[in-house]
Amino acid sequence: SKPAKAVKDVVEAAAEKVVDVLTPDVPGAPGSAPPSVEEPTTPHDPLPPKKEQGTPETRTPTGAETGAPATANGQQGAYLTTSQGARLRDTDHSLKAGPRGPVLLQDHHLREKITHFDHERIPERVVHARGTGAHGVFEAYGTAETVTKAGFLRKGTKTDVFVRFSTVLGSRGSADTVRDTRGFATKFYTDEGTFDLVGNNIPVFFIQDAIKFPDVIHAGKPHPDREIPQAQSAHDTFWDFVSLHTEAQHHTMWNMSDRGIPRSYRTMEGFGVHTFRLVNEAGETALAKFHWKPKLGVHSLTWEEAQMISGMDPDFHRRDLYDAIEAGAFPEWELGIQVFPDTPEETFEGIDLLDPTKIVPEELAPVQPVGKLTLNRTPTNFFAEVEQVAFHPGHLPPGIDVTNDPLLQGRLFSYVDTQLTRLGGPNFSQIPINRPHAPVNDMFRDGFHQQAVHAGVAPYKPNSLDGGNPFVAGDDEHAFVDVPVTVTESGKVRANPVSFDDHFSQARLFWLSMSPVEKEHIIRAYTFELGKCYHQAIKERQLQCLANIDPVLCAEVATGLGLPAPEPTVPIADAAPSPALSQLGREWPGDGRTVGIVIDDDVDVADVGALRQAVFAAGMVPLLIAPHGGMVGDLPVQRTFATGRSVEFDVVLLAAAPAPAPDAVPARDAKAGASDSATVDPRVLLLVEEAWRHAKAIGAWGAGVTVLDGAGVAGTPGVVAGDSATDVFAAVQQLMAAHRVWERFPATVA
Ligand code: HDD
Repeated sequence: SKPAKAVKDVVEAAAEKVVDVLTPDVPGAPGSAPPSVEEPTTPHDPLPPKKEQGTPETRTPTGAETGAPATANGQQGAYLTTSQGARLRDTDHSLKAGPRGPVLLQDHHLREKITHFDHERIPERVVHARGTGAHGVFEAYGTAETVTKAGFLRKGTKTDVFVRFSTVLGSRGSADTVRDTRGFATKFYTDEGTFDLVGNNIPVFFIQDAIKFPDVIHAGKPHPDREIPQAQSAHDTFWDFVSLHTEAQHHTMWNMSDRGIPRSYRTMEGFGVHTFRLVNEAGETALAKFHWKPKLGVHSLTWEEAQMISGMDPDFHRRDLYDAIEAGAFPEWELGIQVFPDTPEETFEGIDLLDPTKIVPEELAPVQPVGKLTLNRTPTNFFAEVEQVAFHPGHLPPGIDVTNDPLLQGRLFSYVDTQLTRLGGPNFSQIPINRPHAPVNDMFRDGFHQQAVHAGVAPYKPNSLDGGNPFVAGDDEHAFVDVPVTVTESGKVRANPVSFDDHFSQARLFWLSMSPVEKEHIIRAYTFELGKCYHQAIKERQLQCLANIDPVLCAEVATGLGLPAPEPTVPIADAAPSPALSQLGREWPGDGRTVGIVIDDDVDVADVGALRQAVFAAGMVPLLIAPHGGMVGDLPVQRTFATGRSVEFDVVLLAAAPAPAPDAVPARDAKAGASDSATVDPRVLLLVEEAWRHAKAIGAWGAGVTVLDGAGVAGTPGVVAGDSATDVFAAVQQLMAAHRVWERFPATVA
């Protein structure tokens, strides 16, 4: 019968293969001649550094030059060696007692290789495990000189920096575009010692006292029994905690807003959160909050986009940052400060400056630019730089001091403590990425992973044997001075100031500052997150918090959850909006935006080629999407209908109306009433529909116009149909300046 014959064929074919392997003239078979492609035996130089990658740090932990050649890197010499530098002739086979014999314990190369591998992982950060980083430079405008003596803020001073961006809750391998706070930690390698500005993209925090940090993080992390959900706040324990610990409500509101799902690290603000104390040359003090303002503006994803990207490209933000830097579109931020008089009350316009759940609206205290950050170099080695970088809010240069903010005070303990475990001992500041660029002479000795060979016999003070070295600095020698702030006379208490009891007024301020479409997003985010909770009591308790913030917000979310909206239990605060908090209403440069261009084999190749050049010239990245890979004429195809998805593009342009391919999976039913839908590849229609739903600009010319009809979007806001690629791109660029076609989003609240 037929099947029996098929089996016989298979067996015979397999038998032939077996014979093949044993036939000596087959390359690689036992007894055959050696393979003709030989291992290269001529040594090559080690891999050169990547484009624009500077030489690694060649200073010792004490700041002295090591004498290492400027080209020194982790791989030296052309030959493979053991970790002791002995050249190896084989790293592919264990040493065995004969080709079929057991492996010998004496194989020291095997044991060294496997042992090192077994210990390659270090504990991930307990928070902010998922992140990425880049090198750059900070240049000071000099505008802060009157309020701080910090040398790196002196006019024209350029300081090397390393920035690490992160999400808070997820593990090291979690997706980038989850709804979460983002870390924005900057290491300034100043001449006067390293300054770490360890901030977030949200200017307030969940808690007022560091002693609550383990509580809020335990609540946000996955449930201890099943360890789900990963990198999400949409679960019971998170909402259980924040609805009970109501000081978290302001930060939570920011998370539920579009700030929780940034479009890119390049389009995020950063905040030092706490109030710091600045000291100038004359010893005068002022209080200040730090802000990072992105040149490209503050932009976000839509929630559906963020969810789709988590599956399609979990490394979206990491890729975006590296692609931009490697393409020469260096991201920039201005550092700004809000400055307040250092009064005994430590308040400004009634706002307690020591309460990290409060902002000072920019309308009350403008953010004054003090310098510019440019990120211009991606890491050479992710582990060595991004994983091993260790930040600490207590790494402060002269001219910047801490305040009594109880959250900051606790952080001053936590960051060193965590590095001891994470980086394996007390010498983590000797790891290249953590080495200060100022001379270090700390009298610290020994310990795990000591890299330095300290000379001298007297690592103590006072001493006479090392000539009294090292010496303490006077005020004139750029010493760090602890400001002698008067400490309370009220005695020891475990208590907060009364002003810390206001938990709702600024959440309301934020809500009232949003445009209708941003409010709509907030309503949907709360409805989604609480809709993922199982416990009715938790949903009800969070609705009560929303009722105390704003009755409209509460009513909308309650409707979505199918629950009654409670009455407020506290008087609704009389808050004035801060327009600066809204992301809408301005125009921004489109640098580094991605332009998806749909083509097929019938397009005018010269026309599309010219469009590509125009997109490059506008500082954006064109990606050609075609029915097949390879080339269309002389145009390189970067995405096919199988590999591309709308969420990769900030804008979609249609130069063609590709017909359905035989292998196309129907993504949708033909839309009722939409003409031509059956003649266009359904994946192109899906691309256009998604781009439209995510309020992205869409443009079409020539045959591409047909797609607009097929997708049923022709003539709607932000959809441009024109005669030529040039005209359409010009019109689309105008639309992109506002980031999205906002009028496409329904807005039910004013
Ligand atoms: Fe923290 C990491 C930001 C409160 C304890 N934090 C960490 C990172 C950022 C922040 C950006 C990642 C640093 C990196 O990329 O390596 N943390 C903040 C901000 C806070 C804050 C803006 C409030 C204003 N943190 C906070 C508190 C505590 C910690 C109150 C503990 C009491 N944070 C840590 C930590 C981490 C950390 C456990 C984990 C890894 C690390 O420090 O190096 O020590």
